[in-house]
Amino acid sequence: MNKSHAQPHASRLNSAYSASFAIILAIILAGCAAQTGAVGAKPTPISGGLPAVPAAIAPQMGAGAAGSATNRPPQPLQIPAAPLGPRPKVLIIATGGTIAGAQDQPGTTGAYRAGSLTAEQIIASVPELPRYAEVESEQFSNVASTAITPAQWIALSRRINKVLSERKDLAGIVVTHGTDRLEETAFFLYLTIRSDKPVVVVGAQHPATGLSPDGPINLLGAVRTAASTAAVGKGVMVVMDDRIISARETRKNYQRVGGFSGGDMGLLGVVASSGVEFFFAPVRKHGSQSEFDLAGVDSVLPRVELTFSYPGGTGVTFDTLPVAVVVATTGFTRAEGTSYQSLRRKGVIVATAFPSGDNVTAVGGGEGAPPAGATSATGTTSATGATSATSATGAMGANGGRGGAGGAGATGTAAGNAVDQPPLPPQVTVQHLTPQKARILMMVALTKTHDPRELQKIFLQY
Ligand code: DAS
Repeated sequence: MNKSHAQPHASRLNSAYSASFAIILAIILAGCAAQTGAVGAKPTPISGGLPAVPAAIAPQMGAGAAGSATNRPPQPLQIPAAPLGPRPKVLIIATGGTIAGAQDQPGTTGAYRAGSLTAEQIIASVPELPRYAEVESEQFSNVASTAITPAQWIALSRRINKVLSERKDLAGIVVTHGTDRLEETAFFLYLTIRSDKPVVVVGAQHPATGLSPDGPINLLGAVRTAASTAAVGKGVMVVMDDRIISARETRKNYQRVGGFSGGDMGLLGVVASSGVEFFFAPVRKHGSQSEFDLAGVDSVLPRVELTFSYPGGTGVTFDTLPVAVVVATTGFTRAEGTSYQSLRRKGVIVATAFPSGDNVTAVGGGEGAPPAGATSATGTTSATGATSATSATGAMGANGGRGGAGGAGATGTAAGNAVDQPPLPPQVTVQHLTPQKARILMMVALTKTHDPRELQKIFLQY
């Protein structure tokens, strides 16, 4: 973890211009060297020449950029040296990832180390940034995102909350991050950033030094989004491939450009050449409505385990009990029902989430026992009960009243005589969240309450 959290430092746009020109020039020179067959001590980019620039976009790239029959390389983008006038201020907080990845053989599809380039270097590779914002930067860490832990989530969230409360002049914040754990960090920030200023998390699937890096265009889209007044109040967002996705719904579906989506309901808008365009806004609690204040929270969040249920599954055992378990499941086997019920009896909070995150999952005791969310408060089973928030709330009442009937159905069949047993605390049902995100919401919610009924309310609100 970088020690420089205390003060962001301005990226000094003029030096960014110069650095970007130097980098682009270096790439062009290297390309020319490759074309002429020069072989240096270090590996050079693959040969074959630079592509001609279509005449239609050549004017944007400065004089002499147009390709010709001789396939002349493009010239660096010319950004006017004259002052650009007042622009929104955006702070870029860099954490590492492929967007900062560097290869031993630049310009190839070869291996790279994530988290190699600094924030300043990434910014310098996008000479268009100053057109949209006055950019400052801060290096939070420089690691692959698999090294990001919940302790870093807390530190990052605290840092962003502090900056946003102190820097009224900032329009928004961009966080650069590895894609492997991007959706988790973004969701944690979504739950814990208590501001309506835009916070945008961004990454890349191709390393910064690679062939066709997507980091620069993604960073530009993220900064444009963070600088946009239309982004205020939309919660923490992820910008990848010109898509603006709510952090609550963001999924990394595959490891290629275009691999991030918002599932059925997460796409909020697009970054178009004409502007940042929003079409939807999240209505679940977030931002200034968030009740999750990390100020008094230790750097260790309550332990929540993530487990799977599957055909023939027998449930789980732990050497030391976690505070809660989120189970990815479409329905318990009888043995799983018994196992999770036994955990609940020992005081472990059990939450069920549909594996794809696309459903409300209220799982009963196993093999035909009624799902917890399918029984209304009046004791009747509702066909729609398992898919509406109201019924899920009703189910809590029913569970409480019947002594925990998510396992009540199972209590009699799988766990012995219910009459001799104290009531089971109800199971928590997760509403449209992937299991890994449900685990994060549970970790955060447990900083407020350990009461399953209160936890259920939180799961229905966020
Ligand atoms: N190296 C991985 C990471 O840092 C991948 C990436 O960023 O795309 O998450």
